[in-house]
Amino acid sequence: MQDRRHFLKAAALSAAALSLDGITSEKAQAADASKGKVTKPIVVSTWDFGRAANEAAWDVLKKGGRALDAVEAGVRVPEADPNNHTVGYSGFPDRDGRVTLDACIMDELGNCGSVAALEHVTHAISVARAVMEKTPHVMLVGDGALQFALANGFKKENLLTPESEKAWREWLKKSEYKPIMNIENSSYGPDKATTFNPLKLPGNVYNHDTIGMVALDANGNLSGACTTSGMAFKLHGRVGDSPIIGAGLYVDNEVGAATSTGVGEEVIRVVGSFLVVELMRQGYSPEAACKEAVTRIVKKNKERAKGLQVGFLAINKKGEHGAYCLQKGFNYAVLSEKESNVLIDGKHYF
Ligand code: SD4
Repeated sequence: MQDRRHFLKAAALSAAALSLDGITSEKAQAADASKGKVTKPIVVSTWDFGRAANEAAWDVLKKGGRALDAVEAGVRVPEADPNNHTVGYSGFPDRDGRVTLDACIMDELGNCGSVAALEHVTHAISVARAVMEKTPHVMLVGDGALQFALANGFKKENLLTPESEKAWREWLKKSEYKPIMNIENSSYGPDKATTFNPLKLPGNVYNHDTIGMVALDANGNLSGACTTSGMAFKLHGRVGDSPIIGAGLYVDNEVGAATSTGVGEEVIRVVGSFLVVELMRQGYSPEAACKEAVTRIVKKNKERAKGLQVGFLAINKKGEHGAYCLQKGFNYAVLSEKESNVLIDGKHYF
């Protein structure tokens, strides 16, 4: 009995400690809510190249457009960027030299669509949206996804650019399968943060990665999109978190939306984006929710987590945003009437 009382007290104390950030922020949110303050529209996205994506999303949002259209338009920007080697066209290939894309999209009604291991189509996000809108399914993979895309008017292209092919051939010399930390952040050059520089180019030429974007529109509706070529030089057939609803992206129009970047295997293990949204439902602020999801990853295996990067990014129904990551180096871009596409460094666990 004594033990049980002790346990209950300890559990209550640790629950209070865990949610302290959330509660503090909850008070701030309550104060804002009493003043009727909601920041909308607003769009946030991962990494510095999220700024260009945010601009495209803003073109939709500022006219009163739907968050779903905004996030699709936004992430199509890095998908088409030949200098971005981890999203869409010119993405780094897998270890067999094949560029395979993962993407998903989710709207305010809980509709969602996804493609994994899609080849030969730049705008994987638009194929994911077509899966959502034109099929009774959520997810199509590989050849099936390609056949569906071609049948729906998408053009077959070669996504492997000479630069990405050169990087792959360089990688083949050693064939070391190592996640490259902060490959996404253009200020983290390979000399500073990695031991492998496949293109032997300055960091800002090749250091870009997955884009996750979540937005709240003028009508107060949320949507999100996530698209990537996945981990560079991955095993053929490997799928990360980015196309998995609940892992790489989750939207609940009552609560908020979250997305992730980094080593997808870690995100899948904790069903990260769903976890972040559920924590916000319990009253955590976006940042506190992202921090708790990162902490779960650390709890699973601290030694492994020390060598990896994962970042979560979230917004809630009030248009508040926050992020948290394992290591220094993750940043995100915010665009609203209050914040003019500012880049914010994610707080980090280690
Ligand atoms: C993946 N999460 O395929 C993606 C990669 C990524 O920043 O986001 N890198 O695991």
